[in-house]
Amino acid sequence: KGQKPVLLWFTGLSGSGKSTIANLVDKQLQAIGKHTYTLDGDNVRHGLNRDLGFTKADRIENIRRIGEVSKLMLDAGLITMAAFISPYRAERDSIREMLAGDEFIEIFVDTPLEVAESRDVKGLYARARAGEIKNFTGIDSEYQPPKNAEITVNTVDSSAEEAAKMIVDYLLDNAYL
Ligand code: GGZ
Repeated sequence: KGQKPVLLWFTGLSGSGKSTIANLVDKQLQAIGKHTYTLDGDNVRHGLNRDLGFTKADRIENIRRIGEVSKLMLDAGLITMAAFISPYRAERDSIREMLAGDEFIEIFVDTPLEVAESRDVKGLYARARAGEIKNFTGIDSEYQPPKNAEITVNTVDSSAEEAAKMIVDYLLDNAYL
């Protein structure tokens, strides 16, 4: 029994379910004795990246730093989850290129804007539509979906639990666990 360090990179719109799914995967891996860590807005944007907002330049820097921190976590031997909108393909690709071929698994949490917006768990889409939040992804800031994600999760037809199981199965099938 072992583990191979790998970065599970979750990308998708606000409210797509990235953090929820990443946290479920993390729990399942912990339950079978794996060493893991999950990076998300809650533990990164309030600390390391508290100086950054949501302009294009700030998002690029946000993702760059998270990529560097993720690399350190891989060096420490952890199975690492990162759940950020990460709207730009070029920034996701540069993290992929910084790592070995099998160290980066891109997971597209493919929730359509209409669905994320209709859920609007935090009321942010309503505020963005009202012009109270500028540069909101999907409203007035772009999202570039992955072209070659290793895993695509459909959160319309499947639950977060099913998505998490699919990801853990991928890790088992590909000898990461
Ligand atoms: C997008 C925003 C914005 C704007 C605040 N655009 O649903 P949430 O609340 O919890 O997730 C969103 C989070 C996005 O931060 P990331 O670090 O993942 O973004 S990026 O990868 O693009 O750097 C949302 C909240 O922050 N939020 N303002 N304008 N999301």
